[in-house]
Amino acid sequence: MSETAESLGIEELRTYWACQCAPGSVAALPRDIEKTLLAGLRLNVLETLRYLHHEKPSYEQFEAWIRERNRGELKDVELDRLRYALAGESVGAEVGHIGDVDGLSADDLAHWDEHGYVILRNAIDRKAAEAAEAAVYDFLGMSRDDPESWYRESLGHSIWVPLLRHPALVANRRAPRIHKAHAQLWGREDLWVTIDQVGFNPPERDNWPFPGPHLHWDATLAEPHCFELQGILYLADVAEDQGAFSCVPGFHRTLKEWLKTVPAGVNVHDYARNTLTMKPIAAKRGDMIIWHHHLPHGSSPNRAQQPRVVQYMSLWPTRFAYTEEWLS
Ligand SMILES: O=C(O)CCC(=O)C(=O)O
Repeated sequence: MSETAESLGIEELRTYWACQCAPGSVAALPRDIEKTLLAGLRLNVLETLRYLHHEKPSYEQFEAWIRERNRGELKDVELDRLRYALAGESVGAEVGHIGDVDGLSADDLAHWDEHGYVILRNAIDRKAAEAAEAAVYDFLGMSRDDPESWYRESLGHSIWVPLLRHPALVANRRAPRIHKAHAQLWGREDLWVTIDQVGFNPPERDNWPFPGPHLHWDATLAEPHCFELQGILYLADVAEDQGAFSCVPGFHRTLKEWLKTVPAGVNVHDYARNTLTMKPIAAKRGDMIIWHHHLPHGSSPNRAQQPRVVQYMSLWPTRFAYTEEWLS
């Protein structure tokens, strides 16, 4: 089909659409290309799949929906960066030159190697964190100073909050220090930031027990074990007992051996939950915790006085090694 003047002109997008709307009609994109495509078009994976599966749009309608989701703010320069990257050309950091940006220190990197996670202090400034925190409360129709408001219907029984594109969240995704730290860990700058949701984990009470997520991996446990990162940005101070992000430090180094100890016939996740202990990670407003995706991790019950408010985000290069087989 010939492209209209408004077409985004990205052939991989047409393949992605065909895969979802007419399964079997074309070969699926490699997983890394698919991730790059969605992140480059600033789309959240779940919202996109929901839209495609429920609406079954034409390709033109899909493109129009993408522009509408981005409030017409997909800039040519960003689309060009995506096109170049998909064509295998080298592209720099999304936020421009990051050579001089302060990233992870030598101590941070040593901590990373040993523990598989690192706290990027002041990943964003306090004002930016406060603005994003306020956006979460606004979206939920809650007030930071009114505990009764924290358990409104708007939350449901989950800590996930489907707020994706508030300007304060968008700004955080462009924080140079976040891009720099990820570039250091990945060893490259052609990174794409995911459009993830936010989280609200209020203090437990009788009719609101902590709903999870409990210890889990978001990674396949099949070999080869490839490198990927996940991240969480604290939008307000989080104490250890305040529903902190939790993980099993250092597990990225022992996963392979540990898997051999899982008794035959026992579910790996059940075994992990029964035998491993997670450490809650306290940090300040504006700090980001980045972790190796082989660390078992989860959130934790909030036994403090204030909710934990966070923004999720991870960064990936255009192409990366991954394992097809999904073992969990
Ligand atoms: O919210 C948290 O502390 C945990 C997040 C988590 O489990 C995840 O992102 O997979």
